[in-house]
Amino acid sequence: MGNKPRVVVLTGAGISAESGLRTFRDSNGLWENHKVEDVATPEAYAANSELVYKFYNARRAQLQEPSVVPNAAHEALARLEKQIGKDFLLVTQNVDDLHERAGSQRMIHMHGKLLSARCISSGESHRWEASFDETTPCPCCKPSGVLRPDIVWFGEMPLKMDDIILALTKADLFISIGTSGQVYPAAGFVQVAKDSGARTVELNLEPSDGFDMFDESYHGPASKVVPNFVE
Ligand code: BJW
Repeated sequence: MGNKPRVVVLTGAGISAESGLRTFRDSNGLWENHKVEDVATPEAYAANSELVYKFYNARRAQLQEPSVVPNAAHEALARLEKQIGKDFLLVTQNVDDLHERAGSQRMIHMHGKLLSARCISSGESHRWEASFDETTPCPCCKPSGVLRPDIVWFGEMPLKMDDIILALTKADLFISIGTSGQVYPAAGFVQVAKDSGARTVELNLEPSDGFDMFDESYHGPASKVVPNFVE
């Protein structure tokens, strides 16, 4: 790679697949026969908060298994950030903490975090504790507030969109990794970057939905294609 371009990287579930976390839209993408669209909505939470908590508790348990650790792709992105410095931004759709564990710092969790809970009254985020359930009053405004998963569900606005769009419009290079390109607004980031003159690159196991929008595509497992591309 050239010297210090302004880089925005978008990651999706595919980057964590080789760490042992399931992606959403492959043959293993169902959770107890529920599609993610059936449990990751405000309507699902209103109708059955216990079921939604069960879904996220299962995901948290999986994330905390000792075998689930960052892989070579997470590590390569942490090294890239060190190399580039302040002109690097990692935007992840993932709610796991594998990028942080690999050492990434300049990052945005646009769909929230598994290991965090949000007060439905104040909107404040709190570190997740194992004792939390759908009846737990929040520490910030008890007894009125209740804690919900700190996750952006379908129909909700992803986080820090203004910061993301600004970085995309200034980027020289946009790299999309391990995402199917089926969920908006993230699926539209390539267009924003391209319209602003960035070189756009896809690194994914297979061509994503919008792969023809990218200037270059490299297909294969993230643990191979990401280190190969960034180093
Ligand atoms: C590998 C690999 C390996 C495998 N190496 N690669 C029509 C109807 C209703 C709604 C809409 C509609 N059209 C658009 C919408 C809006 C909706 C949306 O996009 N829906 C689509 C399903 C159609 N979007 C929203 O509602 C968003 N909010 C919104 O739009 O607000 C309004 C707004 C207006 C204006 C500006 C901005 C916003 C919110 C979306 C929230 C998404 N939430 C979820 C679940 C919560 C998190 C959780 O519980 O974990 O986030 S959905 C789920 O999908 C999760 C993911 O972050 C997201 C993306 O999935 P991802 O990461 O791409 O995973 P997969 O499984 O799809 O793909 C994995 C890829 O990896 C595959 O390509 C594999 O090949 C590859 N892979 N192994 C490399 N080893």
